[in-house]
Amino acid sequence: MFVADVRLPGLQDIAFVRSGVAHGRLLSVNKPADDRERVFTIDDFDDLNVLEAGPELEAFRQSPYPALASGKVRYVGQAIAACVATTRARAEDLAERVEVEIDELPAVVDAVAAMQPGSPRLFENWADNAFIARTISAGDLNLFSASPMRLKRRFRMNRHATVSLEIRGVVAHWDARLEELVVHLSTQGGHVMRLGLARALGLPENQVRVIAPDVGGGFGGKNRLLPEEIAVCAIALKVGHPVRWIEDRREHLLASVHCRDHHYDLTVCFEPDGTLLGIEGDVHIDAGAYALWPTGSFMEASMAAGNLPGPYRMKALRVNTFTVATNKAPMGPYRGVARPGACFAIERMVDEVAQHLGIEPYEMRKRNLVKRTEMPYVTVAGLKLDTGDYHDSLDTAAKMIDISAIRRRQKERKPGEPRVGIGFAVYTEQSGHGVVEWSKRKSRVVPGYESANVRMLPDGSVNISVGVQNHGQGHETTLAQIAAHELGIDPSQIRIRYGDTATTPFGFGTFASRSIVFAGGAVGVTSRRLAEKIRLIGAHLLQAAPESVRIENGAVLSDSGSVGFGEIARAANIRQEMLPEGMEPLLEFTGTYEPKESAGVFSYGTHAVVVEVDEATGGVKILDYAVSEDCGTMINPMIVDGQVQGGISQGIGTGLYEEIPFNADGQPLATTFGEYMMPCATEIPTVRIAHSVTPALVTEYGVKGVGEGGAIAPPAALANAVADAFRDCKASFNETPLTPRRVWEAAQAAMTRMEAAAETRA
Ligand code: MCN
Repeated sequence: MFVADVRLPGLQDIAFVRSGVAHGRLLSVNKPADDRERVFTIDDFDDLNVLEAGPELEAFRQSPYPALASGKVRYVGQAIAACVATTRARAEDLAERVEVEIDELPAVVDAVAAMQPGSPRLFENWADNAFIARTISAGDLNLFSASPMRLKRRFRMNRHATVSLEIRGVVAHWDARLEELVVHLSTQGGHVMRLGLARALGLPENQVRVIAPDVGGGFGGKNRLLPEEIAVCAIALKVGHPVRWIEDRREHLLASVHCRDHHYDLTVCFEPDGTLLGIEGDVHIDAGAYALWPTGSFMEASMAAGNLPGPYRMKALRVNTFTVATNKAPMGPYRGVARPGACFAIERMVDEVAQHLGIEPYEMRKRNLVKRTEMPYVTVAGLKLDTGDYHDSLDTAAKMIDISAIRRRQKERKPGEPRVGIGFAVYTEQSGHGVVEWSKRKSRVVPGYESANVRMLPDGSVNISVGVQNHGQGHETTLAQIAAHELGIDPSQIRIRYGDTATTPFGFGTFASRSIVFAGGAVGVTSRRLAEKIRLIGAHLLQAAPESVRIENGAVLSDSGSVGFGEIARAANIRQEMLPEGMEPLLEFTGTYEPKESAGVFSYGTHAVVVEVDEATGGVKILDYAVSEDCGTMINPMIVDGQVQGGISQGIGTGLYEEIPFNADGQPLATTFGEYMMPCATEIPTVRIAHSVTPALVTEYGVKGVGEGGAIAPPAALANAVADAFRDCKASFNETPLTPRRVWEAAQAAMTRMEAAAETRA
């Protein structure tokens, strides 16, 4: 039951008129004379508020993003007008008859060039194109001048889309009886979206109800409020009948949330034996034209810089970060947020240094990884790596993949045969971070807790409502498992409810691999309170002392007898006279949970991949993929495996296939699946996964999050494997995706260099 499946009487469809140019002044929008009242522009709404977005930092420049373009357009695909008709096809026909006049301006398409003096600017009142520019430095900065050895490299992780299976969708109508706007929205967090919608529309929050039915994936992209979503709601308030907009795939690739787009210019300092000392340089994040509500893409730059030391001991860090506005669709979070880019940069750098020094990349990592005995270890960037054994993780992955067999194959390779290579990437995944971390980031919304309402009905069955939003993670299963564990009943007796602001307690939604820590914790502690009340009622009914009874298999047991939950629940709900004196009726608790420490708990792992590269075409084939991972206590190992495999599939997309390039005019060159390469079943290997379990010390049950980790390491591991296949000619593969063209060009350049060097020697 997705948003597109919602049927309401009188429902009509919306199609948007979108900008065909990347940057320009909007001179006029002419509605067809015979259908003016079915076409809406920003001038039709004088009561809409433009939301402030991004961190609450004075240095962060505001980029007012109206529901429909006003004054200027700043990317190809920006919505200019909305057309309403009885079907989507008719709405699209109407959209074609709307005439838009735009005075085109030069487009800003390269984040690094955008910071050069003289670059055209997106916002006239900004001094340059940076949303924010900051330098992050820590540790012994003298090391940068004193270091005996250094290596400079440039890395790029190019822009792509979030590509969830279900794309965006909104169905909105005014419920005249309840006097509220009902919004069916494909979102990762209905409660937070309600805050934004109510503010944008100027309605009190109790007159906005957000319902997220089944949500077919989000991957971060559905954790931002888009102007189209506000526009649809604003139109619903005007037209008096339900309206809907279901994004199509082209709109998704063109104008939905984009991601990645990191540019690194880095220098790493090290000792002759490979000991890493520090890393410095510039990081440019191409954030697109606007900051999306609530927090924009501001996390990318600081997280990318903060994660550059990765799981390694380093003593110094100095990174100039630039979050840059360009004439592209706005960027948002995508599985892994910033860390796939940082992991790509540091893990490639480790291999580059290893190659420079002639050390086996695996050895290089062993020399620098934080040791188990050093935990908790505070990295030079200030991240507290809480628990784990990174060396063991690397060893396990190395054993699974067999380095020496690959080295043998490489030695025995005959000219003309495909090359093989092996690549490693070690990553950490901060999860379960709360107040401390989000306040440090100056987030507009501080997701410091989650809530749960746990209710036992008169027949003993249990309903649990939570504020997180399952959108593929299997929360119905894992949260029910936790409650079942606390209540001593079977998970099948428990229903998990989410996705409706009218029936669930406030919560922040599902992102940042936080649900197992926060919602799992909230369900756990609240169920425990319920279990305690059940126990007290059970003891009373058994006429036994409370301390002498226990809960087992849906009943309270004393030495002399037992009473089932059904009977206890009946007493609590409909037979109040049977309760202990003074006890309140009902079996219902609402509770919140935050971990004892809220700087986050770090899952981690090692990816090891073997690839075959065709020298003639640059084509890369994955031969083997092994992972050793640790996310603390696993609630459901099968779901954990699914999360790892899913994340890796997307990481392979980032590493080898997915990209939205732009031409010099800011025109996106991949707007259909004809040009945008999604990895499909045939490109995704079966991943072999090994688990180790190092429980977190500060969360319920010792859990850590796992939802993003799979997506962090693949681009790095794949690029390292491709580089390893060309280790004899020292080729560098430092830009994703590693398309056949990029691989072929980098390999050719390296081979030409090698031949020229051989000739010189001869
Ligand atoms: N889990 C577990 N034991 C652990 C850790 C997690 O059993 N030690 C289970 C959890 O109970 C949950 C699942 O694994 O069912 C993921 O938990 P968690 O790591 O807390 O992540 P969230 O539930 O908060 O999900 C968010 C995360 C993120 S940030 C992205 S992006 C992502 C991801 O989840 N998007 C997804 N996985 C996705 N999976 C699908 N199918 N669709 C998406 O859009």
